[in-house]
Amino acid sequence: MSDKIFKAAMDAVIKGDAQMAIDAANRGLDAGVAPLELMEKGFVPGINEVGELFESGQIFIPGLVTSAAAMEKATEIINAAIPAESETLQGRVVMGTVEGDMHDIGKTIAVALFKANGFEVLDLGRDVAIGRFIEEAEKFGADIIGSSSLLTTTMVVQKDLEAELIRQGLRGKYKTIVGGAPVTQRWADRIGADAYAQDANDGVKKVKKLLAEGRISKKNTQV
Ligand code: B12
Repeated sequence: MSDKIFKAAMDAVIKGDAQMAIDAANRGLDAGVAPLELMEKGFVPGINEVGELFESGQIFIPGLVTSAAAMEKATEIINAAIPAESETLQGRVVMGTVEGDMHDIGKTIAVALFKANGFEVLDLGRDVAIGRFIEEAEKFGADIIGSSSLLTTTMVVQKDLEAELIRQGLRGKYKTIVGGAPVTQRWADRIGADAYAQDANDGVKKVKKLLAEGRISKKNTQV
C-alpha cells in the first residue's frame, strides 16, 4: 500500500501535476504514512529524478518549474502534518536560503521539522543577504543560524556568512549549521560552520547536540 503511494507521489512530481501531488500527499497521510517518510520515500526521489532529467537535458526550465510547483504543494501539506514532538522551547533558530538562491523547498521542510521539535524558528525565506541573517538573528535572540544553498555558485555565501560573523565579533554568540544538496561535512569543516545537516532530521539532531554541549560548557565555566 505505502509503496503505491510513494510511487504516486514520485510520479506526480515528475509529471509536474500539482493536483496529483496534493492527492498523493492527502492519500498517504490518510493511510497513516508518517509525513517525513512520505516526503523522503515519495516526493524527494521524484524531485531528485526531475533534477537528473534536467541535468541530462531531457526536460527544460518549464518542466523544472511545474515539477517544483507540484513539490511545493505537497510540501505545504506534509509540513502541516508533522506532529509536534516537543512542547518545551529547545532554542531559537533563524533559517534562510542564501542570497542569489531561489531554492527553498528543503529549507522549508527543515523549518517545519525544527518547529515540530520545539524550536522557535524565524524563516527568512530565500535569497537572504548575509547582513539580514545577522540582523535578524540579533533581533530574534537566536541561538542558531541555519543556511541553505542548492547551487554550487551560492555555497560561497555560507562561507562569507562565517567570515562576517567573525568580523562583527559575533561568531561566539551563535552556532551555525549549513545544508542543501551540494553542501557536505567537508564544506562545513572548511568554512568553519559548527554543523552540517544531511537532511532536516539530521539538522534537528545536530542542533540539539550543539545546544546541549553549549549548556554543559557554560555550566562548567560558571562553577
Ligand atoms: C526544484 C528545483 C528548482 C526550483 C526551486 C523551487 C523552490 N521553491 O525551491 C526552480 C525551478 C525555481 C529551480 C531553479 C533553478 N535551478 Co534548480 N533545482 C531544483 C531541484 C530539481 C530540486 C531541489 C529540491 O527542492 N530538492 C528537494 C529538497 C527536499 O532537498 P534539499 O533542498 O537538498 O533539502 C534537504 C536537505 O538538503 C536539507 N537541507 C537543505 N537546506 C537546509 C538548511 C538547513 C539549515 C538544514 C538543517 C537542512 C537543510 O534538508 C532538506 C530536507 O531533508 C534540484 C536538483 C536536486 N536534486 O537538488 C535542481 C538544481 C539545484 N537546480 C539547478 C539549477 C541549475 C537551477 C537554475 C540555475 C536553472 C536555470 N537555468 O534557471 C535555477 C536557479 C535559480 C536560482 N537563482 O536559485 C541545478 C544546480 C546545479 C549546480 N551545480 O549548482 C540542480 C542541481 C539541477 C541539476 N541537476 O542541474 N530549481
